[in-house]
Amino acid sequence: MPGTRSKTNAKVIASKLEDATIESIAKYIQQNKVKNIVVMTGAGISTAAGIPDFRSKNTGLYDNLQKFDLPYAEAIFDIDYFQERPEPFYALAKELYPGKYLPTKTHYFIRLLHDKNMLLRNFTQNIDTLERICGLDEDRIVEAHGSFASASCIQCDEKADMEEIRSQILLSKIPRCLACKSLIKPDITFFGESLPKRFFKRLVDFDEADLLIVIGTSLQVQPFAALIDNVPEHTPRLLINKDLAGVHHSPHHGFDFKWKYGKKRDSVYLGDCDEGIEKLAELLGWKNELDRLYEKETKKLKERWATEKVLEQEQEELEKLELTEEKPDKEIDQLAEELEKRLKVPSDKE
Ligand code: CNA
Repeated sequence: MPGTRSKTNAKVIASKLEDATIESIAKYIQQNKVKNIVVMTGAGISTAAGIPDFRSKNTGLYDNLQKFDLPYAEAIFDIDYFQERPEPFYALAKELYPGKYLPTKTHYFIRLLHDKNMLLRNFTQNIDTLERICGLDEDRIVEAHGSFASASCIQCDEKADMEEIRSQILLSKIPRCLACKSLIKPDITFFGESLPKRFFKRLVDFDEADLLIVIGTSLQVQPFAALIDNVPEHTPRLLINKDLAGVHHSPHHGFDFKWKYGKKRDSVYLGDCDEGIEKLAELLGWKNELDRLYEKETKKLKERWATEKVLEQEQEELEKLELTEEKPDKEIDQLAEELEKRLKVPSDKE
């Protein structure tokens, strides 16, 4: 298991890559004692699990929210809008609730870095908790935009019982605070809310990074996006994404994949992130290890969830009988059904 870490050797390495490719990054990892890798991730690493991202054309959430009759797409994550009309968010929460989506190869690659004591931190924008589910220690993760792992009252901040919240969301009910009756919201950072304290506390990690890997993000959300510039100026940076992201054309801001500014440290793999990760694993000689980890953990999760599902169905039936007066919110049910059809999100993973 990962132990205590010493200071990065990034400044000492002052590495220049051979070229701006993933092969170059693999060589850099092999030839240097890389041990403080910071990985920044976004919604693109979870699309293969069946969870839509925000901005991909046609398949992204923002192109599929018409049924919610929102004033603008982002309203579904706007705290003021949520207070007036929480139903759309809860319909989405019901669809995306953790427990049926399995971590991807990319998640397990990050886990492998962790197991090899090379991962300093995974800063994720994702709220789906797949990092936790794939077995990363909580301590290695910074959920920059919060997650479904906890929930609290939007008025009095009282922490909610997660089992209770989960079952209410899955039964299409709007959870309310036991203390003050206000709305309960999963601790996901909405537009208009500040980021979790842990995000700011762990910014120091970037100073220690001897490699930055950025995967599956359009790098359009601040302050997260700007963090790519927080690593030491010679620390190599790799982007793995379907499209270019974070290129700002100035010496001190953004990626410089054309090496215009002489630092020779940025590289890019354009394409599917699981494919990019498999390629990197292969170059590092870790491919079999990654495949084995992925298969073993996926099998374990499927078995565990199948058992839990049977127990939950029994519990839900009981609750439905007991709570005949407290009916599910019809609007949430209808919206969730519509969304599921549009996104073709699997209702259960085989
Ligand atoms: P985004 O803006 O939707 O960008 C996603 C990026 O990933 C785009 O550049 C895509 O081209 C790329 N992409 C999509 N699929 C793949 C793939 N298979 N391989 C490689 N690249 C791919 O999402 P960001 O994460 O950049 O934006 C930050 C938002 C998204 C955060 O506030 C999140 O909370 C929010 N979000 C999270 C989830 C989740 O938790 N899974 C889902 C949807 C949105």
